[in-house]
Amino acid sequence: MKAEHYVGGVFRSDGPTFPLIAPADGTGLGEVPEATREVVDDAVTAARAALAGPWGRTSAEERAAALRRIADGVQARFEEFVDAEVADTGKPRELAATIDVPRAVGNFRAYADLLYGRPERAYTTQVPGWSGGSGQALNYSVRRPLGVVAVISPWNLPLLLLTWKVAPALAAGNAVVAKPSEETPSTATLLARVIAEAGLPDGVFNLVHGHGAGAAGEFLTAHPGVDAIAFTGESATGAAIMRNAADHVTPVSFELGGKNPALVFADADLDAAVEGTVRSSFTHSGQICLCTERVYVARPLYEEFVERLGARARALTGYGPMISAEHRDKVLSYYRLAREEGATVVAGGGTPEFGDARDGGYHVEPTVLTGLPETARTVREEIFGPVCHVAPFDTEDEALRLANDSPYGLAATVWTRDVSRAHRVAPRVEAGIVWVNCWNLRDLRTPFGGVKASGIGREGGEYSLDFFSEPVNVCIQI
Ligand code: NAD
Ligand code: 6OD
Repeated sequence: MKAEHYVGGVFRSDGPTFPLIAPADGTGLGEVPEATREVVDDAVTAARAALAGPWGRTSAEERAAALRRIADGVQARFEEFVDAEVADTGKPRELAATIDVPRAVGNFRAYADLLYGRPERAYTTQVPGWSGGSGQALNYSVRRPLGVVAVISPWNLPLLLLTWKVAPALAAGNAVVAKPSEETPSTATLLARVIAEAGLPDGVFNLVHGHGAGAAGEFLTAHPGVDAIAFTGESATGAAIMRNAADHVTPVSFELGGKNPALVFADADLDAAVEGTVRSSFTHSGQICLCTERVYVARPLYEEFVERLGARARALTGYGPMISAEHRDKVLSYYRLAREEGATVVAGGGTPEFGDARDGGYHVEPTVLTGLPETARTVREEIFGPVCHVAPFDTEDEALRLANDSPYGLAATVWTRDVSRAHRVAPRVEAGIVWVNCWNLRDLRTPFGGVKASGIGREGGEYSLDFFSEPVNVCIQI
């Protein structure tokens, strides 16, 4: 899949390029165009022009129909999307075929469905004219799109997280300029092809490729012609984007990093908690923002839990690589740091040897650690790899204190068979998403996002439509 920009309805790949490497085996996948400031300017200009055209006057029904055509287009090229996602990320094919691509289709369908249920006029009421006026007034509010929206997405779930923002942004009537991660440009380019085939007016969706700081990402998010920024990625990147956004007071929606805890209470179903933690720590080799990196286990279960989790981690096969050599080296540096900080390595802790082409890729072993103090950097900092640290606790209050002692607050998992405890504990965990006896069970309409350094705002269902549009109140004196 040749990566190309898509600007004002035209595919182009002019300018400098950079190589794309397959993380599964280290082989080259081709060259990616790096958007210059001029390409980004062209994309923002094309988006602005599209808003002034027919797209700016579409009805919700027309936009819903457009989203359904895009969903159908992705579905029709399902295998092509899976192939491209697997090549760019190295993730197991099963993950791309059961999560990434179906969820991307689901994102477009879900917002098409929501548009039918959503009144264009969000609020209508008649109130006494008490603010210096007299008589009655009719107030009603309409929701207006924000305008040109910049979408910046990461490499871990490239198509899923891109469409998670593009679908509601288009549903609300905006024009989009998207910049996917430089590591994963291929499914975004395929999506641009599908959107072109779906007949959206030129400039409604634009795609630029390239790097972040000092490059396409920064040109876009600092652009005065951008009316809103929806970003998913590292918290430090969010902070850098926010500094640029401040110059134009551009609104932001941020989904950022995490250091997610799991709490395993003494009354938990141990089998379910172990298997659930295998999933929550090691799915996509830990490269999902929702993955568990800190596990706190009630002392009576602690030793058996650690033994069983370690055995399951050692037995895992078929896992994918880290996204890049750089990210592999970062994860391995935390494996070394953990040892220096005094960790016991229960499982993993190094790089696997497969004896085949995968040895040219960027794999690291699923790793289980114990014995670190809560102050250890390994326990406090997001690693974003297949690794968790397991520690015991004695009381419910202590478990909550440990879970909440983090600069992050994205997701948490609670394992208990006590219904009262589940309801008592879940709202006290400082996280935007708390799962009880499950992990990553997601309904697209529910609020998604983090507290503290894990994000600003909520996405999902109506929450996304609220971010991507704003109410305008109209007051008529009667
Ligand atoms: P990243 O922050 O390095 O990059 C994300 C995107 O931002 C890329 O497209 C990149 O090119 C761009 N970018 C980088 N610097 C920029 C800058 N200064 N200005 C504008 N754009 C810039 O993140 P990543 O390594 O791609 O993804 C992993 C991170 O994302 C982890 O921290 C993970 O927790 C987080 N993440 C969070 C969620 C969530 O929903 N909360 C979901 C997925 C990933
Ligand atoms: O499942 C989703 O919709 C979603 N937004 C997942 C985010 C995962 C982060 O890496």
